[in-house]
Amino acid sequence: MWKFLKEMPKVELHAHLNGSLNTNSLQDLAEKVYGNTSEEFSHLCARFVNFEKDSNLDKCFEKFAFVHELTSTAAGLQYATELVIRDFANDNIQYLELRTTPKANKNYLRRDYLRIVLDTIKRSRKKYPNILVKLLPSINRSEPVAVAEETVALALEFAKTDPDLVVGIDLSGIPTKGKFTDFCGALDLARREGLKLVIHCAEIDNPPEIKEMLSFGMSRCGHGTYLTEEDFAQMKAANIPIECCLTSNVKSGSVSSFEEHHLKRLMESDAPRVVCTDDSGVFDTSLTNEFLLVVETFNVTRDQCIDLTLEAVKHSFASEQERQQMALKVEHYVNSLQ
Ligand code: 6MZ
Repeated sequence: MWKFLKEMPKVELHAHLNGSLNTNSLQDLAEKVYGNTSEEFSHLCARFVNFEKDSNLDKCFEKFAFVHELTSTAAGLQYATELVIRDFANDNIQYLELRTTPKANKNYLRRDYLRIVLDTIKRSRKKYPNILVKLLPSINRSEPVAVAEETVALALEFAKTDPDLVVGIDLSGIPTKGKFTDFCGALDLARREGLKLVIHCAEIDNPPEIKEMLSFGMSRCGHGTYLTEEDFAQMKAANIPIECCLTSNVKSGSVSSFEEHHLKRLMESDAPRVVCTDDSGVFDTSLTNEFLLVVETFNVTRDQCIDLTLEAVKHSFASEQERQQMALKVEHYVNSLQ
């Protein structure tokens, strides 16, 4: 089953750039860009992927600081982006929607940040021709609304020159921080100008906010952990898929076990869903591994894995032609097995 899942031309729709650096890549980055080969750094990497049993979302958000430090220079960010693309390509991801929060520090401005990531994606096309990468700039809900507005303005600016690359806006960050309605103006502008919206929704149990988010609408829903059966029905009627990230949800304590994961109820009610990694580095996973978990936990068959992949193709923000090509790759893969 592992070989079948590994070789399947998969589609990753929910991956945060800085969360997707695994420990090997972090060590590679530390060594190549900062000349750091210390044992102390290896220990930090081991601690980075170690989750206590009683872990929670707050503890998991603390982990991002470790990676953000390594990507706080132009060279670090550039190499990190390349490593993440390489690692997804090595996991046979044929299509990747990468999201990341543009940051500003003494080394770069938010515009530079996006430029570096976009240029690296473009340059990587030659080196990794089997993976098609799109970008969704993220709004971090912990940051002021003015930053969200700047992020949307930059996304729209870059989408003008690279419409096939910058395809949407993500709303993420610590779910207890910020007020969703404060960001609606920026999100609405992005949507009116043609960008798709992916919103981290119901990652914690906050019924008033969940209601606001569902009535605002989105193209895809990140996590959806605390959605009710009624909400699922609403998502199904609107054809909005839930991006299911099993390891992330269990390790961050928002779901108590794989068996309890809402993917089960989504499959039972035939509501749209896609399987994703979220932060494959932080949570020490891969899309192959997430599929294996789905197979082992819910007795999902090979055919159902193929269907889940085709569902992800359908809900991707790729062009019609790109989606056809992706589906064809899946079809070729299926035929190659017979
Ligand atoms: C909400 C998350 C997240 O943007 O620096 N992020 N936001 N829920 C999650 N579930 C665990 N995982 C990651 O990637 C890291 C950032 O993505 C968001 C957080 O804002 C985190 O700092 P970038 O590339």
